[in-house]
Amino acid sequence: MTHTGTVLRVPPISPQLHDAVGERYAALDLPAAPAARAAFLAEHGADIVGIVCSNVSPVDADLIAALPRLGVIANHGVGYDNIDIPAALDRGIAVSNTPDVLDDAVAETALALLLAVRRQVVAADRFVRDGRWLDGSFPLTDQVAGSRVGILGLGRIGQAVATRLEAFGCTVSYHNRHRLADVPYDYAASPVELAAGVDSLVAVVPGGAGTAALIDGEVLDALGPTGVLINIARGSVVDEPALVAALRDGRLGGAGLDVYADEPRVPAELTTMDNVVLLPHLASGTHPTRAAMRALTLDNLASWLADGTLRTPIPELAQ
Ligand code: NAP
Ligand code: 8YV
Repeated sequence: MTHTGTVLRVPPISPQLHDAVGERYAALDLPAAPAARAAFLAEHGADIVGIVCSNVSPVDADLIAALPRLGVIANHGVGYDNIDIPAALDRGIAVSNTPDVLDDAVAETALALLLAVRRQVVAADRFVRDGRWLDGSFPLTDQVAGSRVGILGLGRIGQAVATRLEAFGCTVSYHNRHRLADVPYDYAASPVELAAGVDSLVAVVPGGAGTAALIDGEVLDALGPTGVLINIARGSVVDEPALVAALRDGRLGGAGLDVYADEPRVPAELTTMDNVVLLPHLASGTHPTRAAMRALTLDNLASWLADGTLRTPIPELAQ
């Protein structure tokens, strides 16, 4: 069945994706201000058949309810915790994401953060720029090679991280809710058990209620004063105040973060710590990866409008 109607762009989305949607379809942008949004939805809500959004564009039940003809939500990103999935499924709305095409870029970001924290790359760069090398050598550091790394969320991206870690001679272990039969890595039955047995912990589980504060104070204490946390998942996966306190009190050795609880705001205390490396949610932010994500987002939208099918439906639709 062919669908016709207007596509709603829910900000923020990249300028390239914004323009590509506008070139292909009748498209409108959802206003951010509440009063303007209410007036917009009253005027245009009944025309909207599709949404294009990114992982930071909230598509909540109220928005879905205001769009009586909405049939598809094409999410630019593999994580879709920004979308009220039960509300969408209750309405029979198709939801797509962008899995696989970003695995390499995100996995190398995890390695970049792990190397930067363990080898203190950012602090060493500042050491040279500040002229302090003239006064003596930079202190010895830890290293990634040969270390024990735990992966919390050994899925598509987690396995891409594990493959890279093997090349560094690391010992990899993991925790999922379900043990995998065909991987050469030790399984830990809980996040605490995983953290207690590794030097560094890489978080790459989905966001949302099911993983909220999955990494809490107990997990951080199990990782310990020489342990390092790498978070490339979602900020919500970590108890952020507990993380800040553990780093401040020396109960955690360091952290490399790409995601935060309240992006783009970052706890000020983290910005003063030399054993913390901070990235602005850029793990998939490379030219080829974002081009592939954009193409897949557009393919999903075009496919649904043409015949009601999706290239990459979210797993909940397959159940
Ligand atoms: P995926 O293939 O679905 O892998 C997710 C893994 O997490 C699965 O192995 C799953 O195994 C495990 N998991 C889910 N819930 C869990 C829980 N409560 N406890 C323990 N393990 C759990 O997804 P992916 O493609 O690797 O992407 C993972 C996430 O990375 C995304 O959802 C997104 O939030 C994040 N991400 C971030 C960026 C960035 O820019 N920083 C970019 C891309 C993705 P079980 O089902 O067996 O538990
Ligand atoms: C973002 C991500 O989607 O894919 C995900 O889940 O977190 C990132 O790739 C990206 O920042 C564009 O929205």
